[in-house]
Amino acid sequence: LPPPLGRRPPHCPPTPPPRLAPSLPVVLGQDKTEAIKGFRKAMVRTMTQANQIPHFCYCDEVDMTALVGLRGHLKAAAEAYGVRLSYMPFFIKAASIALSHYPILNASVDDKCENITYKASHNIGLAMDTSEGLVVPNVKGVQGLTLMEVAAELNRLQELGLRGSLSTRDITGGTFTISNIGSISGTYAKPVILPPEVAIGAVGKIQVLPRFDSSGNVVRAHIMQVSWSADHRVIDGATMANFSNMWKSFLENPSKMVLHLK
Ligand code: CAO
Repeated sequence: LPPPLGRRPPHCPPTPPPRLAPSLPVVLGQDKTEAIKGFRKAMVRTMTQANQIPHFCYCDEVDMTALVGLRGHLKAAAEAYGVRLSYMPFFIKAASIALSHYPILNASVDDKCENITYKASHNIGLAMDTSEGLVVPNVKGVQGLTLMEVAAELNRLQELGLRGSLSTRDITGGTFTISNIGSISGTYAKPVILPPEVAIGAVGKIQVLPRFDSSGNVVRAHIMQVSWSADHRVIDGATMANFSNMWKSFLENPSKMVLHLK
C-alpha cells in the first residue's frame, strides 16, 4: 500500500515532535518591563472578552482503559505511514461525532449575543504550548476526516507550532476547542471559552487508579478527568452533560466510534 497521506514511505518511523528547550532558572538583577506582543497580546484580547461570558463548568471522569489498549495497537500501524498517533485524534474525532448530535455546541455568537450561528464545519482547535506561548490552531473539517487524517494534521500543526511557523489560516476559524493539559501533567483544569466559540473542554493526564468493575471487584483502570466550560447564556447544563456523556461513551467503548467514522 502507498502511504495514504503522501508524507513518508511506509515503515519509516515518524519524526518525534520538536520539544520546547528545557529552561534554565532566570535571575533578574533588576526589574524589567517589556511590551506584551504576539500570541500573548492576542491572549490579552480574547481572554478579556471571555471574561464577559458567564461560564458554566461540568466535570466528569473517563475510563480510558480500552482506548489505551487500542491506541497501543494502532500506534505502530500509524507509524508505518509516518504518522504519530497520540490520544488527541481520538478526543477530537469523538468530539466531532458528538457535535453532530449537539450542533449548538459547534456554534458562535455575535458580540451582543443576539444571534447564534451553527457552524457547518467542525474546525476543532487544540490549545498548544509553543515556544511563543499559548496558541490555538484548529483541525479543519474534522467531520469528514479519518482518525489518521486528524492525526497527520495534528502532527503538522504541532511541528509548525513548536517552530513558531503556524499560518493565519491554521489559527483562525476554530469552532470548538479541546485543551490537553494532561500532556504536560495536570489532572484538572477549568478551561476558558475562546470567543466567539460557545464551548471548550480540558482533559487531564491519564492515571492508573483503582476502580470497581461491574462485579464489584477492584480493578486497575486508566482514568482521565475532563472539564467542559460552556457559555451559559446560550448553552444549558443538560446539553453540555449529554454531549459529554456521548463523547465519554465513544472513548470508553472506542469500537462504537467505528460506526460513525468517515
Ligand atoms: N495523559 C497521558 N498521556 C498523554 C496525555 C494525557 N492526557 N496526552 C498526551 N499524552 C502522551 C501522548 O500520547 C504522547 O505519548 P506517546 O509518545 O506514547 O504517544 C506524549 O504524552 C506526548 O504527547 P504530545 O504532547 O506530543 O502530543 P498530544 O497530541 O497528546 O498533544 C498538544 C499535543 C499540542 C496538545 C500538546 O503538546 C500541548 O501543547 N499541550 C499543552 C496544552 C496547554 O497548554 N493547555 C493549556 C491551555 S490554557 O493556557
